[in-house]
Amino acid sequence: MKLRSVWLISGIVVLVALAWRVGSTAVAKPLLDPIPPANAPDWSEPELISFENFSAYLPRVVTSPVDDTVLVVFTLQTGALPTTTDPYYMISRDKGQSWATPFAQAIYVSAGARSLEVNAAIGTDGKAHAVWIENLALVYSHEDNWGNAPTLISSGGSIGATNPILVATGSNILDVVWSEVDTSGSFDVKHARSVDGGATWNIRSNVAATALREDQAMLAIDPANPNRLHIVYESGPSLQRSVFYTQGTIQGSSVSWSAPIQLSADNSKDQRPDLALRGPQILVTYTHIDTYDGSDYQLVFGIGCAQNCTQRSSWGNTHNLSGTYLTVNETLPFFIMPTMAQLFGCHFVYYHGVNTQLSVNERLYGVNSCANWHVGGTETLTPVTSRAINPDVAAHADGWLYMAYELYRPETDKTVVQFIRGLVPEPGFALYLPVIVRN
Ligand SMILES: [Ca+2]
Ligand SMILES: [Ca+2]
Repeated sequence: MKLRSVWLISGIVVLVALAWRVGSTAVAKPLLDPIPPANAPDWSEPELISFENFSAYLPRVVTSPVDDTVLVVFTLQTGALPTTTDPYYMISRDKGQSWATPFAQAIYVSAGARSLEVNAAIGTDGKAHAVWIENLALVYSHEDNWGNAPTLISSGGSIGATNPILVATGSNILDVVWSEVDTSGSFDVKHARSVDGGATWNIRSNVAATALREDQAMLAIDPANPNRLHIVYESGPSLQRSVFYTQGTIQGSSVSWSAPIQLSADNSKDQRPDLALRGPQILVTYTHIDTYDGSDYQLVFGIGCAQNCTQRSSWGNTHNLSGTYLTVNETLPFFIMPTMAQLFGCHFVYYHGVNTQLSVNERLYGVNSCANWHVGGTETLTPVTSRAINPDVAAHADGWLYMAYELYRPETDKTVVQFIRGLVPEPGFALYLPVIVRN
């Protein structure tokens, strides 16, 4: 028998065997990826913007309010030990079409010190600013200083600072929120403002400092109203957290905080909030955990407010935005981490998760308000074959949406940062009004 015939016959035997196996299993027909919404962005091919041979984590993407700059920052692991990390950045001056050379650069190199959780913002002078956790302390560095030692904002309380978020307003105002264990003996959310472009951080206060753990704060400021701070955070004992909102008003060098209002249910498992402003409207998204048939599943929930948002009665009901039950494969991260950007009055929310009927990997999914969330379709951004997590999105007002995320590569056992961008179609007049905001 010729070799080719042997292959052919073996192939037929294998095919018959496979057909029999498929025919004998209970789930014979594989489910398809969900249908995307009609106004989904036209995403580009993913581009590697961290290094092939080093792992990189927690990318954050920000846009310039005055030009075409897109900045991505991330934590790069430069050695074998997980503590050998430094903050890095990649910058594009043309909306993510091309990237400045040379390749990704360090914001700061501290060989012996663990550097984590870099976050960034760009002011109306076009200058970029970064904060991160440096050896447990919260530090800051202006773009013109990158490469040199940063400035200390907080030494980090008794066990270290965590989860800093930076917002730039105008050319000189910088606000940072973060959490650390200080006055209450448990994690508290703290705020600091610089009014001199990051040189000094003299306006400081506690945003939330009860005996419970307050953490994962997100901050938004309307550039037209720079002395009004909008903050959401999670609070509660153990995993029984709820999402809270508070508003800060800055007068001179002091901040007064409105009584925090609880947006999600008592003793729920609601965490990882994000928020977006649109005039007086606020939209908050977060991870909600639902127990079904003895197992925990995750959903993206949302809640909105049109005005008088310091009153709980001004907020609508909570809504299931993502629709489908999701899980995660590993404990880092444990949550599906929704991230939100706004374009043409539509809120685009992206998150990772495992749809156990479709994949064993975390994939990136997206829904948006103008397609009535999952009702109008769900985007699937990454293939079934790879683990993609921790997306972060930002936008330019003319319709460009940008995303950076982590991709695990089994062939190198490294996690790298990928970048994609997509143009969102400009909506027509017949569009849905964004749902869930109560008027
Ligand atoms: Ca370091
Ligand atoms: Ca606390």
